[in-house]
Formats: sequence, structure tokens, C-alpha cells
Amino acid sequence: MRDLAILGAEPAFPEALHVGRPNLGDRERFVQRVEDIFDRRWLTNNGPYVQGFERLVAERCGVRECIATCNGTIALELLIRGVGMEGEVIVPSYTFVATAHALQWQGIRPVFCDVDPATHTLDPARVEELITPNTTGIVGVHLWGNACDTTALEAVGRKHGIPVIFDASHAFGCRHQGRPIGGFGAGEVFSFHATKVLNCFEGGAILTDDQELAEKLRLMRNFGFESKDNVVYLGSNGKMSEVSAAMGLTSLESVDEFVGINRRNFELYREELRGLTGVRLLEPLHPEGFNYHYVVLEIEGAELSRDQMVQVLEAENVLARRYFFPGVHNMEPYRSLQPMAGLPLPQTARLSDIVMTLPTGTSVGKSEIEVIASIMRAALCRPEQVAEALAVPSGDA
Ligand code: T4K
Repeated sequence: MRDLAILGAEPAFPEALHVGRPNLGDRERFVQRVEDIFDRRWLTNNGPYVQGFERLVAERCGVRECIATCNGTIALELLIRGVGMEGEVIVPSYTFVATAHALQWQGIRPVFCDVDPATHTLDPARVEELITPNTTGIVGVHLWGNACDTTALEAVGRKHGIPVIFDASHAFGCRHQGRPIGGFGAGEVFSFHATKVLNCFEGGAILTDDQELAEKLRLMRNFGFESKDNVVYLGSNGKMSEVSAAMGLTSLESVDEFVGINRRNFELYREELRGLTGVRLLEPLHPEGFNYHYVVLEIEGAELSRDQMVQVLEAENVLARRYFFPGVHNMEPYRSLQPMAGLPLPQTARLSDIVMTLPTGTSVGKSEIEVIASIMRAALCRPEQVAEALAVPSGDA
């Protein structure tokens, strides 16, 4: 059996394995594009690379309009404002903090809703219970690339006359109900951050079929300028730069390959982790239309807790992450502003305690996955010894 670093052995990996290590496309193609940007001295403000990137993303998602932005958070802020949300908006707490910040930043109160334990996405029945006269919208998150129950959420939205939008930051390349994610609700937002399946260094996009909304969003993205010297709308600066679009175009050329590698990794993890008591791999809702960008484990009923397992792996230089611990409602400013927000969130609390994500992507292969699984297996074979060596007390989360 493998010796463990936590028990004094050398770490299994000399260099850290990350969750979110960027997938890089063809270096030459990217450099050519950057040379071209230099030659033409057009660096940002709706340049040709941004326009080309928008066209290709819209085409791929089968959506009329794509508005590229400097990151996913700004894209969310613009879309939230663009569809007229204010007052209170229902949102999961089990997400990356940016989903809620995009609301709070504009003085909108995020009302935290629990998630479905099977999919980790908004539970439509719980959403309905939280609607008040002040509710002006719903923001669903396609967490890990698993689509929300869009039909049920949109039905709730229609019933109460409020818009539903989706934070699809994790879901580029995923499908739902036979079509690509990007075209659901009043609009959807992608993140193209370095750690995402499609990467622009920093970047994001809003997708919508509503041309009037798209026009408004384009104004909002560029300070409200309709033409030179003519500001017709309250706006911000959400523009994507040409170099980010060049990276996006380069990533787009390789994204199917990245997804193929992610899928292979996912299947290897499934094989290697089979039979480990208390270790459950979250399966995709739609295996054929999934980007496999996150390898998500639930550690529950095992001889070691999730936190202990993360520590064991960290000692081996495997930087597993506790996404999305501890739930946004437990972070500031929400913890102070809404101290009771956690009461109706039992699934969020549970998932925050048991979920961890493992490294995948192009910098991880069969040998790394075999070693990671063997570390977990070895730790679970001698839980008392491991627990003793760790700072945190043993538990069975
Ligand atoms: N909504 C959702 C549901 C989201 O998940 C996100 C972002 C957003 C909205 C907002 O979209 P953006 O405004 O970011 O476009 C990371 C990302 O920064 C963040 O984009 C992402 N979600 C989130 C899930 O993950 P951190 O704070 O965990 O990042 P960090 O710095 O710890 O990096 C993650 C790992 O990746 C580290 O182990 C280091 C490694 N890494 C990172 C970068 C940037 C590299 O190896 N190379 C790199 O260049 O948030």
C-alpha cells in the first residue's frame, strides 16, 4: 500500500496539481493573432477579434446575440440590470460568490435558496416558497455544467411575471433538452476565466435571443455610448480586449479536444475510485452533452471527512478544492446582513461539508489519476492513523 505524506513519506507529486489549471490552445495560433493585433494597433473597444469571437460563440450556442465582456462577473451585473432586476432576487447560496456579489453590488438583496441534492442546482419548489412582492427575478446557476431545471424555473418566472436568467459560467459546451446551454431564460452568462473550459485569460459573455435586450447590453458594456460623444444610457466598462478575444478564438479551436480529455479523465476517476466506501462521484445529467470540466466528489459516510481527505491530498501536492464551501450566505457581507439566511438551506449546508473537486484538464492524465485514487484508497484503509496525524478531528461528515 502507498506511503502517505501525511504519515511522513515524500509527497507523491513534486509539483502541485491544481483544480483549474488552464487548458491552453495552440501557442503559434495565439502568437500570430497577437502579432496581428500589434500590427493593426487596435487593442480593445469592439475590435475585429471580439466581433469574430462573439459570432462564433453565438453560432455554437445557436443563440442570436453574444455580447463578450471582460469577465463573467461584469456580464452577470450587466444582464441583471438589463432585465430590470432590483429589490430581491432569488439565487442559490451553493455557488461561487460572484453570483451573489453581482446582485449585492447593485443594491439588490440576494435571497438564498436551497438546491436539489442530486444536481446541486436550484430547487424550483423551494424557489416558489421564497417569492414575495419584492421578488424581481431568479438567477439559476448551472453548477458544474449541470443544467438547472429550466422548465420549472421559467414556469415559476412566468407565473409571477419575473425574469429568469442563468449563470452558465461552468457550462460552455454543455447541452440541455437537446440544445446547447446559452439559449435558456431571458439570457445566460458564461465565464471565460483562465480556469474555465474555454478561456480568454479573463472574459465572459452574455447570450440572449432578445435583440432589444442585446442592444441595451451593448450600450451598457461601453459606458452607454451610442455613437461618438453621445451617451444615451447608464453604462459601465465591460468590454473584452482584443488579446482576450484572440485567446478565446484560440481556445475555441481546441475546446472539443479539451472536453474529450476531461471526459477521459472523468471516466478514469470513476474506474479508479470504484468501490471506495463513502466516496461518490457526481455523474452528469447529460453524459453526451457535458464538458466534464469539474470532477466533483461527495465524501459522505466515509471513514474520513471531506476536510481530512483534502488535507491528505494537499500533503501530496494535490490541491483538491472545497468548492463551494462554506456557502455564500456564510461569507461577508451576507453573514452579517442576513444572519438567518442559512435556516432554510439544509442541502447547501450538507453539500458545503461533503463536496470536493479534483484536478482534471489537459495537465492531468492516467498516471496522475491512478496516484490520486491510490492516495485516497490508502488513507481510507487506515483512517485512525491518518486522523491522528491531522490537525482536524476525525469525523464522518
Ligand atoms: N459564477 C460562477 C458560478 C463562477 O464559478 C464564477 C467564477 C463566476 C460566476 C465569475 O466569473 P469570472 O468573473 O471569474 O469570469 C476561480 C476563478 O477565479 C473563478 O473564475 C471561478 N468562478 C471559480 C470557480 O474559480 P478561485 O478563487 O478558486 O481561483 P484561484 O486563484 O484559487 O485559482 C484556482 C486554481 O487554479 C488554483 O489552484 C491555481 C490555478 N490557476 C489559476 C489561474 C488563474 C492556475 O494554475 N493558473 C492560472 O492562471 O476562483
